[in-house]
Amino acid sequence: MDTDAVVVGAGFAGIRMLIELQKLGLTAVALEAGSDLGGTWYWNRYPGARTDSESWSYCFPFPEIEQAWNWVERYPGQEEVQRYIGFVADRFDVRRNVRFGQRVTSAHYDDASARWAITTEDGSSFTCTYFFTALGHLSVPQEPTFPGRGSFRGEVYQTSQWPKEKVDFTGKRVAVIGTGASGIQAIPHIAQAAEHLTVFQRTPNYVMPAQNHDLDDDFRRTIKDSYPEVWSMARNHVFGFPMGPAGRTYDDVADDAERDRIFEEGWQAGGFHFVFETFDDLILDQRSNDAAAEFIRKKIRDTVHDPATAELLSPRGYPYVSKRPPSGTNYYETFNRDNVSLVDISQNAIETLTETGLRTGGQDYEFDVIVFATGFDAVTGAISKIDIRGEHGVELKEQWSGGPETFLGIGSAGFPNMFMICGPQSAYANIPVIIEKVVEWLSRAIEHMREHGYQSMQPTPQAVEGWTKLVADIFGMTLLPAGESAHSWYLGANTPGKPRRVLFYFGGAAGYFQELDKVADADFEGFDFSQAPAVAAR
Ligand code: N01
Repeated sequence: MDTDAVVVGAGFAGIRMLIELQKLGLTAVALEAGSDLGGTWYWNRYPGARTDSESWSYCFPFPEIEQAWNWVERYPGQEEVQRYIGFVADRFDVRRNVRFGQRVTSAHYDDASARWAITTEDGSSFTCTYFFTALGHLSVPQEPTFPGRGSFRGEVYQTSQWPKEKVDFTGKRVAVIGTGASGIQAIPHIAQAAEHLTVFQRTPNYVMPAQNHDLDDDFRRTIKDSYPEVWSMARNHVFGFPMGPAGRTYDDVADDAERDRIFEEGWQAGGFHFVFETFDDLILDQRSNDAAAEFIRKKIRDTVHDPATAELLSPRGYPYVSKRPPSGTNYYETFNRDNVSLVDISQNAIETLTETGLRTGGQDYEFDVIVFATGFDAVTGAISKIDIRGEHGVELKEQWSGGPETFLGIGSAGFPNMFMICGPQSAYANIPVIIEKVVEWLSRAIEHMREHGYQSMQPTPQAVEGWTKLVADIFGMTLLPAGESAHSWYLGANTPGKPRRVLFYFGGAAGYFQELDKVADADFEGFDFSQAPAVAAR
């Protein structure tokens, strides 16, 4: 099949790109491995899966959708978000352009025709001028490599590939391995049904209370009436949330009691309000970070009745936010249940899975069900699974053997008209807000090419080098590098053998948008264009 554009993935990014391509009058197809829309929200159906961005900012700024869609919860669950994506796709009539069950295996650029040839696992092939990846940062599960994996005779699940059918934990002995955002959301739900739940924890997390609740009509009305302000705040916020800055730093507050009062307000506000509405130097000033970390540890001690368990759950030795901090609901409270126990595997790795369970620290544990909540081969995992070759057959994998190198997280040198929607080194922030801006930018880029009769564009090696350095420099100005010791996926440090490279631009959403605008306003400075008079502007 020949089209103007192929988009890989039909989650938030893929659907938003399809809508834009339709507006541009280009033919497009999205290739999606799943059997429905949603991306992350299709695969991650584990009990308790929900956003930790507030619903009214975890969406697109289409006025007609904003007024028609009614969010049910402050932090919508997996099913609600997936329904939202379907609603948007149907309103814009782009679902018909999605081919489901199509896992892309290769994408090769043809120098002679200046087109991409895309193939999928079932042998289907597509050619296109514009090749977009919309793969998600967290879409390739981290395969647990525990010895004896195949020997366990009970049920095995992975949070990131949860079955569509309901999993019944009633009366079962369940193990959860992993205490990242996924484990933290699943654990309280599983604990309610299981006969006994054992949580295996390698690194304790700093878990903020989500303070989730249903929304009422008055609140929905207020939000619907104030979307322009919501988006204006989000676009100017470091993390793309409709929040203001805290407006204070550690030194602005005289004493610890006042600091704790401010932290308490953030705690009660819930989720990322604790990060962004307490102190603006939380990830810049060690004292500010230490104060937040100690506040959270005190909350854990106040909540968890057993002091030894509270201590095991208390993160130490790495700065708050240097690992992505999750939001939870009844997470710490769950460890007060009689049917829940916590096993520290920080010093004793899981030795092996056995026929009846697993062994760690020389002790055997027996289970009916094991749930892996072990995370993702983040950011580069999905793109590295596709055999991508650019000009002269150069392999992207080879080019990125030391880690990804992009310009703006969008393009890589030598790969003409390959556009990553939120690829490696794009901004780390509330993702729909970033997607929206990147798609608008891509639309501008395509218009620019059409106006000038250009056939293709790709970043210069100098622009890529400069961006990669900038991304690393910004990261280095924060306290975040210390997360490497705690296996942070920001750096790929959670995946054994993966080269360490800063995987995000941490200069904030607004900073990233300025960088994008600067490039576009300067006629896409940093990109090389190739003229092809034979291909007329459409
Ligand atoms: O994955 P993770 P996740 N032996 O990598 C442990 C987003 N998300 O799926 O910390 C033992 O955070 C690992 O231990 P350690 C969000 O951005 C968002 O939970 O590496 N344990 C860790 O405890 C999030 O950050 C939402 O020492 C092993 C856990 O498994 C990202 O996805 C919800 C191990 C993995 O945690 C990833 O979250 C869910 C081993 N060999 C996810 N290997 C929301 O928006 C790994 N672990 C709410």
